[in-house]
Amino acid sequence: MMVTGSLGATWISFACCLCFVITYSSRNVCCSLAANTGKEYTEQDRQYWIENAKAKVTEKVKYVNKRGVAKNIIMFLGDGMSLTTLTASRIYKGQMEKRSGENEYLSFEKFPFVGMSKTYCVDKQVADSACTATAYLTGVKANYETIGVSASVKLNDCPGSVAPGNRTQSIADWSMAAGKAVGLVTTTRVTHASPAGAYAHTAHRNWESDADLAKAANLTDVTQCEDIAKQLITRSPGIDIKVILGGGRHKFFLNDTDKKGSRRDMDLVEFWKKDKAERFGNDKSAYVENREQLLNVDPSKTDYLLGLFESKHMKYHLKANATIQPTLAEMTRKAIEILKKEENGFFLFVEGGLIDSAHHETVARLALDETVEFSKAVQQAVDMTSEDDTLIVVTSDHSHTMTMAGYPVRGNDILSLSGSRGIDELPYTTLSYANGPAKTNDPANTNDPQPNVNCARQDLSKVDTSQLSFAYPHMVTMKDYETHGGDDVMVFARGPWAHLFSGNYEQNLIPLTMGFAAGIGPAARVVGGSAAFTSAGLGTAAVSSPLAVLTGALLTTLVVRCVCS
Ligand SMILES: *C1O[C@H](CO)[C@@H](O)[C@H](O)[C@H]1NC(C)=O
Ligand SMILES: *[C@@H]1O[C@H](CO)[C@@H](O)[C@H](O)[C@H]1NC(C)=O
Ligand SMILES: *[C@@H]1O[C@H](CO)[C@@H](O)[C@H](O)[C@H]1NC(C)=O
Ligand SMILES: *[C@@H]1O[C@H](CO)[C@@H](O)[C@H](O)[C@H]1NC(C)=O
Ligand SMILES: [Zn+2]
Repeated sequence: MMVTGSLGATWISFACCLCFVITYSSRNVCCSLAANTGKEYTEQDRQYWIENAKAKVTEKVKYVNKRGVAKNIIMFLGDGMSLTTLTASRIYKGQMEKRSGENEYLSFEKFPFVGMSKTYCVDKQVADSACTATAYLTGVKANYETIGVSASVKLNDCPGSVAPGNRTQSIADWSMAAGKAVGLVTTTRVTHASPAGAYAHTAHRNWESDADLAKAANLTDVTQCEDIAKQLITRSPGIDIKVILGGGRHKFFLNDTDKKGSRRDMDLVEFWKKDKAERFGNDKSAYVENREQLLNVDPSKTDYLLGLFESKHMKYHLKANATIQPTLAEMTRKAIEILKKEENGFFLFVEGGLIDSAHHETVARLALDETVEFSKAVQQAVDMTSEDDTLIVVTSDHSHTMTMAGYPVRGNDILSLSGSRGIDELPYTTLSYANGPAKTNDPANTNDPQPNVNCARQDLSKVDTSQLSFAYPHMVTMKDYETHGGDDVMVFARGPWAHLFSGNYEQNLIPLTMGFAAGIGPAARVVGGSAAFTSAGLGTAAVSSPLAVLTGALLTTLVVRCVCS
């Protein structure tokens, strides 16, 4: 759009000036423009900081809390995305674009509301991704490594996990009961703990395929239990999920020479194709395995999409072949394009799952890069939806042990040495971990920054710590992996009722609050919350005719009946 005339010019200088005031670096193109038009403040001027804060206060005062009904809910989960990960990632993001980095924002850090979630599970102070998925997707805290079951079910208790009274219902169930569509997108196996929270009930997160379940048979009676992949493809709510994108093909295909699967009982991809063709016709669904196929899916013609892009987890963004593997933002885009057609709205779960994997190997650079990719996916969703009818919640399941330490100077490479030395006169990296693996999984990684047998630290002064597989130093050496951390994680929210996500609360509050905003689930009608959005317009009752309101109310009654039956 071209803006002409003096009003336009004023607007441009105002915008640039504002941009200048809130941006640190003079290397920013927009800001060098502003240099001609207004007072140039730098961080050395006291007024720089005052103006910076005034702009933020003004923005906050002007913000009007959104109420009404969330037609759509999008939940973004950065697996293992601790607060330190956010700080380091925003610096990394800025430094990739040759800026100093400290004052950058990840996309969701600009959301109007922020809260903190307590992540402990019922039997552990420090949580895993299974008990937390149960909390943030079903509203119930559970035991370590269990999914979709209450804490009455102990780890490995298969008989307990099949008792209906012990099973939890997820926000995917609540959404479907209100006529909404559901989608799942992840960079891990789609049967991994976080996405499984939306559709599975299991006494052990590792029971992803029937072969995995068979291995557990000598521990416990698993005869009544079904593996996670089979639950996703053959049981409710999984069988009705419209978009499933991620990795993990080998949990779906048979163990035969063709497809290199691990299953013994059935080909679940064949089952999915047949089920969708039988129920919806031949041309309403698509199965894809690479980026090109994904990009070629026509969202106007496709209602059901299954994409399995890797045999195991998808590859780290920095290590993947970009022509073969789609990015998290590309998967998110396709999912929203398909789900946006839904008259009653949708619930979409998007996971950046490899932040966690990278931390477990103390390969901080990959963790930061995956966080930046995650931030791009959130921006994609922001760009495609309206704050008036779509609630976006961005959070993490648990923390990790990475710290950011020392007194590095401004603009110091976040991946490098801090600039000062320990008592042993050796330098240390700004990023390090409380514990970590003896060795990384990566055979290409010849670098070992860990203490030698004499407990001396390695001299890192000549080591390129920014290389892709560099494992950052740790204090306690573990046999396998770095562990999770127990500190609280952040929650960022935008859209209807986003202000309810302020404060410090238990993690299981998150889905109930999302449900409140959308008029679905157990907390839908507390303190007179709104009914779910329906295409008949109940969500916009304020501007509807009385007849439309009546029709809407009738439809809602039907929906409620449907839920109860
Ligand atoms: C049985 O369980 C034990 C304990 O977890 C395990 O070490 C062993 O390998 C299992 N045996 C089989 C045949 O899977
Ligand atoms: C839940 O599981 C426990 C442990 O297996 C069992 O004793 C109990 O009967 C189950 N509760 C319900 C309500 O089914
Ligand atoms: C497939 O089955 C064979 C024979 O039982 C087994 O050795 C192999 O590990 C299996 N492959 C996978 C990927 O599970
Ligand atoms: C990426 O995959 C394409 C298509 O298979 C291939 O032609 C290309 O060589 C690959 N690039 C790299 C860097 O491996
Ligand atoms: Zn983990």
